[in-house]
Amino acid sequence: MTAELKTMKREDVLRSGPYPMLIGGKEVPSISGKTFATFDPSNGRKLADVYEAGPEDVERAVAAAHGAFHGPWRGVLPRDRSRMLLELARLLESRVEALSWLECYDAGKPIAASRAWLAGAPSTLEYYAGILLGLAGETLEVSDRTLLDFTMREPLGVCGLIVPWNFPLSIALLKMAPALAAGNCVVVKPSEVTPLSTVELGSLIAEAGFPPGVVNIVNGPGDPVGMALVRDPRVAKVSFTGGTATGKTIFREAAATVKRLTLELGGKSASLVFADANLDKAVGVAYTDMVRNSGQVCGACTRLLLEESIADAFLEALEAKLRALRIGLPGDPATEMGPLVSPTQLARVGDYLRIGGDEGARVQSYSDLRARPELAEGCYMAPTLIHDATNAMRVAREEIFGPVLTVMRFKGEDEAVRIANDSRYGLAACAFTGDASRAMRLARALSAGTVCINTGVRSSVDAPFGGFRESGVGKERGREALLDDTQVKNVRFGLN
Ligand code: TXE
Repeated sequence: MTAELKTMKREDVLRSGPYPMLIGGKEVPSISGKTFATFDPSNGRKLADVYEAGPEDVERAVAAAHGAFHGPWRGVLPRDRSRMLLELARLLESRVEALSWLECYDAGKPIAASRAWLAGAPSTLEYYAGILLGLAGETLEVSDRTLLDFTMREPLGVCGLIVPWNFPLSIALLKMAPALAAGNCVVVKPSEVTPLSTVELGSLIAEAGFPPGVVNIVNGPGDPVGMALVRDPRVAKVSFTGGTATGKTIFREAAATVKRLTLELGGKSASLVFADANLDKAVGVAYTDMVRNSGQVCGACTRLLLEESIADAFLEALEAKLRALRIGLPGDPATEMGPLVSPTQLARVGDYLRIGGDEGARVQSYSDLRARPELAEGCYMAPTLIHDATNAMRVAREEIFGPVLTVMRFKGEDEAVRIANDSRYGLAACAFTGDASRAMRLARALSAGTVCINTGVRSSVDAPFGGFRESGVGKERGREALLDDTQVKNVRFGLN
């Protein structure tokens, strides 16, 4: 099967003119005609122009969503919403190969990985197409017997969906599918770094049967374009995935109109490896957390906590794997790790490596990129371990978001749990142990939105994902995301 897949060149998957917005069911340019460029992070070259929304374009998009919500979308039966989502899934499935290449070029994703991620994208739509049919209120046995009391689950209205660059289309779908399933209309704002695949998704919306205005897409920088959605009183909810600093700004601004929020923010998750663990498995997970999407994954366990007695052996095995890592051009099917997404991200991660050194940790890279002239123009970074760190260092407390793990050692379960929970983040945690009782103690003791025992942190559409503390508010995925996109109305019906 894989052998039949051919290379698609940039010109095979790119549009010739600037990428449009989707407003009121039509692909349109910005009113001002202004565009911005996206770049291929593997070589720094311009990839495409994209129309940049101004305030008047965001206004049009919100008005279209608002009009659709109070117009044709209102009367659409759950069964028909479900069918539209399934039809969109089918259309998407037929485009997965081209979209995988588009994200390969726009986000620098190795093609093999890009294919694997997007192969699962239609199932996001299918999952919510299925569970929306079970969305219901309940009848309440209230104490006043002269009342019949029941609840209804209603959509919120217009949802503003602000998407990051690390999994552009997958995250856009994880926000769109439950919002639409619940009966909302949406305005999507992809990351300005990786907007192309979401624009292509937009081109399938009408064909899937969604009335004009139900799905709108606006492109441009976070501030002002995303911020205009956050401030607009007609937008009932904002769902945002991105950095914690931006999340806090959105939280503050959303207060003015008391918006519903889902915030998927940063992480600094810990992986605890005990001496009685299956070490091969734990090494494999640490390796994957470093190299998957070049480490640009919010749920990756970037604090590696090793029990003292096995730490040296563990690191030897991990280092051997890192030295063998195939870093390369994203379009090469053999490439395991490509570039970071942008020069900005490369600089940010590089700063943290310097900070780690200044703080007294030992910063060690496992690939010599100077010997790879073909990668010189791209945003490449060697996989790097920050050894001999303490949990007080910035490199143990702040999200780095690159192919970097901060390594610490512990003695005993109590110390491991104390270090793991000592973080302003609480997105996920991982523990490797062969002792079932300890595993259950850790499941209870680790303070994070997702706890994985003897397996790496992987989210799937059918299980809720969302962090504690500064990692966020609300849940994405699972039934929780659907419920978070509704509001409960209580109806009290006088019987006498
Ligand atoms: O993200 P931003 P950045 C983390 C990671 C990374 C850091 C910064 O640590 O190093 O964030 O990345 C839009 N109002 N994550 O600066 O700013 C923006 O246009 C409204 C973790 O690239 O959070 C984009 O669409 N919107 C993460 C989206 O927010 C605004 C994934 C994300 O951008 C805005 C990515 C504003 N004022 C980065 N400012 C994860 N949780 O997976 C920006 N945006």
